[in-house]
Amino acid sequence: MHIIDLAGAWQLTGGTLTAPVPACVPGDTHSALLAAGRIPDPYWGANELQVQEVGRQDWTFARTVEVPPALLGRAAVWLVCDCLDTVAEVAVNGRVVGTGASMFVRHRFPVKEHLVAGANRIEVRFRSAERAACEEAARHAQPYPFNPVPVQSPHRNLVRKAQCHGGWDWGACLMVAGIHGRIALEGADLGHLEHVWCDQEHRPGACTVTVVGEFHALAAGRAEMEVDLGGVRVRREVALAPGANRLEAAVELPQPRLWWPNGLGESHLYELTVRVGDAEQRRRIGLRRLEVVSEDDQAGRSLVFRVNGVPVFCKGANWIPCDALPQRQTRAAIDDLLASAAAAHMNMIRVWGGGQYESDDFYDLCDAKGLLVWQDFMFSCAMYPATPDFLDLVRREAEHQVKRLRHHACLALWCGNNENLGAISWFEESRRNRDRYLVDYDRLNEGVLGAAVRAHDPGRTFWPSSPCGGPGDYSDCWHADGRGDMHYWKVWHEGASFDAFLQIRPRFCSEFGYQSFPSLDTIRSYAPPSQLNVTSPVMEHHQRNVGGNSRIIEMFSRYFRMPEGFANFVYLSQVQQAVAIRTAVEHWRSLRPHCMGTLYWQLNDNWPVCSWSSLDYGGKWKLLHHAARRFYAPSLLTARSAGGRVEVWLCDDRLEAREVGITVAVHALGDGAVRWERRITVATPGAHAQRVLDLALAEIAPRPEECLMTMTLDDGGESSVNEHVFAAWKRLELPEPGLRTDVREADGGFSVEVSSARPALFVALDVEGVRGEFDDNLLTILPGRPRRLRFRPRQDLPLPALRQALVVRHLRGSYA
Ligand code: BMA
Repeated sequence: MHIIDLAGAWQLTGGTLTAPVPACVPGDTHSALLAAGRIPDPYWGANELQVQEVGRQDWTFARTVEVPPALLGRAAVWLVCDCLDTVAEVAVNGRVVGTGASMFVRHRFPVKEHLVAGANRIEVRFRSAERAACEEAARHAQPYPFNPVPVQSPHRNLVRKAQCHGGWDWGACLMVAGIHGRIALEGADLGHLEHVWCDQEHRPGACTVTVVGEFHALAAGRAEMEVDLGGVRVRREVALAPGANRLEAAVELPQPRLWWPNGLGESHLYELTVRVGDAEQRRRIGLRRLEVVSEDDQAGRSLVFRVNGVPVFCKGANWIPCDALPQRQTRAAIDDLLASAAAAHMNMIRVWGGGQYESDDFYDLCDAKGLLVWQDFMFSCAMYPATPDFLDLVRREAEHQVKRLRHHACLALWCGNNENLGAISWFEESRRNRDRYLVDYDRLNEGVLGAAVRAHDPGRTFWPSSPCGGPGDYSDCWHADGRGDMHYWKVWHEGASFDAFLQIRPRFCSEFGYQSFPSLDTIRSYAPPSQLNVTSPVMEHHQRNVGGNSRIIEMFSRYFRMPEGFANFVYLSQVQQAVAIRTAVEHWRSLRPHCMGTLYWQLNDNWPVCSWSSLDYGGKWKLLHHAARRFYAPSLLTARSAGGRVEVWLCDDRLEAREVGITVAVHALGDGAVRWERRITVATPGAHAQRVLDLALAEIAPRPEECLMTMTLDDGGESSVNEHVFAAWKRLELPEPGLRTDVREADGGFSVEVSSARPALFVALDVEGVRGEFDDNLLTILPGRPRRLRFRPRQDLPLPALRQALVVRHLRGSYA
């Protein structure tokens, strides 16, 4: 195969430009205009509003490419485009060779007859997707309502483009156009290898892997197929018919090393190379069995992911595209976010339906890190057409994406959409005309998406929607907690207190969240000093959930004393978010095996904004992410107190039966002295939650508001501590703790020892203006029990600069 990669320097024309500006491919309009100084930074201040016109204009990406005669000597030459975003016409030397209407399909345009030896001009002309969507809306007899947000592009649901490009309740509205993924000229004599995947048959001590290649042959003939899987090589002669051929080769792997999700074992991958003639594809393959158990039971209907026969408690978060400017969605940026997910003991990521099918890099990294992927199809919070054209476009999208991704070990489930079933009752039109919209829904959902999974990936489950009760089950999974996956938004969107998390018993909670402000450094990346006030215009612009900032403040009044000053405001919002999500996750983990998964909303941001994320835009850990590293730890102690009783629970996701040591102590908040203590040894069978203590509050803490309880777990040499208080934090009389830090250089980073004369709660360290993370944060520091933390800067940092930039915040210090 002869390949000319077209990534690199292109030129952009269109809009109001009078001369071309340089553009990168892969890349997008807004990134090119920004780099050329033609638009202001859309993430700064309220600049986003000034660049809305860009999405309403037409743009052309163009370059010339030198074509050697050898390429033209091939029997066929194609222009292959992984992702054209979105309404595109492609021309070679001025002749149109193809068009695109969806960013979710791959194009392969035959171009040989249009190429010449020497210089050739390639043009990709984009029509405004926003205008195309409006024209679509005008063509339809019925309306297709979508969930409105403060800054948005109308009718985004009528174009096959990442839905969040048109704005979201955490997202900027940047209707980019661009060329994403790979774009290349490919020449071949025999044909091309379009897809590669594997079927696995596991037996005790062996695995038969049937490697399948979808080879598109130019003509009838014969070829050699060669497969190398983990060093085991198979060669065979294959007969080719013109068009698509399914070519198979079986490989026997004795004593296979299995692939396990993060925390349960090694995520081993075998290198796979498939060659047919001179076409070659490489993959990394994980060997595992995966079942989705959706069975009626006494409580309703389960949702359990079973990997290699082991039920997995899924711990994770929801993923959104990692940047509103697609050009910045690099492998490095994705790797960094997923590494943070894995470091917080996550084992599942949900690729949410308002974003995009992610790049191959994303799924490769999930394979390598043991992150299972709950994969939505890209439909969210709206009604969608079921016209023949639209269904046809979606059919191509579904077939392509299923075939592209099915070889990944990480891929756990295909899900039809995000919240579209529930959305039928959100809008006046669809409520009034429910039958019409439900029929349309089902045509797209079961008729196209479900059918694509059944045809092209029959070993995987098609889960019709998130949330839903399960295949064929249309229950209300926002309020009823017994069946399938649940989206629980009563706390954030309906203003319930955090105890509401304790009142439900989800089977699998795939969305629940609580907002916080991004870290000060991130705020400073979009707001000038004059705007550092939560109700300033810029801070309100970077909050897309109407009333969100007020909600955060109102919740402060239920649990905390009002913070003083902006920095404490930001800090406390992150403490509050961490407490909210920790409350939910710890409780739901204690319900195992009734509940078998929690995916909080949301892992990341796509621009700097106040949101539900645990990682700032750019990857900095919010306090929630540090809390997640603890509440998602393989084994965990947690407390529930109600009605004068205090229960301590051990939530254990490790698989081995063993004994663990548990120490529960009650400390006086004034001086940290231990007032009550109990040590026990508990046998756990592994993969199990159990109550290990049931105590009378009056006995262990007669004056609950003056106490703090610590629960220390000793698990095979590893020790972890969790804390519990018996009253809202605003009711506690906290002492001035007298915190001290001792900063030193250590092993290419820094070590910071934090000590305290009196108990200090929610101690948070930050090195302002410096990229880097502490290995732990959001700590309780007790007198006589200093904590030594490590800080790894991602930039050069001399010790004195660190000492100067180190900021320590704690609960008592947040108010006067
Ligand atoms: C969920 C998601 C998103 C949204 C989030 C916060 O239901 O599916 O649509 O961003 O709520 O409102």
